[in-house]
Amino acid sequence: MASTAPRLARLGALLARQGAPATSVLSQVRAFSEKAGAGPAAAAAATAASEAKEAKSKIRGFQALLFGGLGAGFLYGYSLFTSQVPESGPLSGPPALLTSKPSTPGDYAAVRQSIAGVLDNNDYDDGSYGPVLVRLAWHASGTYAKKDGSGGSNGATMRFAPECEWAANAGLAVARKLLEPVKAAHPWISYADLWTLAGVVAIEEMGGPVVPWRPGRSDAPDGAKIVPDGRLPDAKQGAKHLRDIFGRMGFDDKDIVALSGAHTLGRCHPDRSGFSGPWTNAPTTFSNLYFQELLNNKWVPKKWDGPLQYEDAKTQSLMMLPSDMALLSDRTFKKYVNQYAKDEEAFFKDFAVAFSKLLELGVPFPAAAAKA
Ligand code: DDH
Repeated sequence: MASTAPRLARLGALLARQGAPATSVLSQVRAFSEKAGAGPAAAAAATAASEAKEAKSKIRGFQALLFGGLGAGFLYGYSLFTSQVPESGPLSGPPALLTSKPSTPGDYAAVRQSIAGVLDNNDYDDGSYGPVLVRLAWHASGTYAKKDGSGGSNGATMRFAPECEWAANAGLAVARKLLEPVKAAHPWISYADLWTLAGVVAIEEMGGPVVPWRPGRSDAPDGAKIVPDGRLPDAKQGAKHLRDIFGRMGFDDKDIVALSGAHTLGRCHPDRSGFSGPWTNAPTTFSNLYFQELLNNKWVPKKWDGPLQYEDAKTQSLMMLPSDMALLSDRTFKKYVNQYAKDEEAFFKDFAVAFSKLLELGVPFPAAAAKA
């Protein structure tokens, strides 16, 4: 496992790179250092935070230069960009410029660069589109059924109704639309490859593991192969449901817990799922914090006019879904929660394997295709 000080510095730098507001950088680094313990960690947190602030002001300076210097080029890029704004969440500035550089077919490094270029936005959620891109990759893939090979990321059928309208996919239009300029700059890549690659790049950019990924998915011409609704998990349910849903895809208990660790990222949106709030105080950094929060807090039902969810009794600022709580109440699941809370390296390793497998379910790769 990486030692605390470098992790803190990385967290600070990551947050700064993600363009998080300085206050958010400070509070996320602080939250992390609190979890990690005082002493050298606190000193590292302060350094990381001040570096983060400095980096942030450098970024601002660079942005000013960019905006000033590019002049007409920016206006062109901006107009290209604003023609493809997502349903919600403002989207402004440089991303279109970064994604408008065309590439030759097969240049996945160029696509990766373009995806990395659209991730950050101070005005969206916690400063990054990374979490919603990870969710798009997961929901595009998580419809798979091992028994008949139906569903999965191949086909990118979420482009069509009714799949794009499923309640489970509420909010994912933001992610799909965000990737449109990337698709426009690299028209040779399929949506199915692009959406899965975007999840992988987002995880890496947010400090997570390298997830093995290879191309080979194609786009369905229409929604004829859309599977029946109800294959994605229901947050109101417990351990049996999780085993049914993930077992259908071919995953075991360890995979379920490792994959659930993705809830270290992002948040619930009342206007999407009906649930509200983040699982951790560092929702744009991939880490094992989700497991630590799960174990170290007292979770109580939130008193509110919404579906049952849990909040930490102390600060009431973090949340868990009933399905997250199942990882605590089931003995086998809890064994892995304990392990991943203690050993981030083990979590990263198991997550990378399981997430890669998830994105490949049902994809007819040619036998010899190597992972890129
Ligand atoms: Fe999840 N997830 N997820 N999740 N998920 C939500 C958000 C995010 C469940 C329900 C919800 C996985 C497993 C489960 C991410 C990744 C992954 C939300 C809130 C709900 C509800 C949506 C919203 O309001 O915007 C349930 C239930 C399960 C389960 O039973 C196991 C998995 C396996 C992953 C993965 O990526 C491997 C991410 C990331 C988010 C944050 C999205 C965002 O916009 O922020």
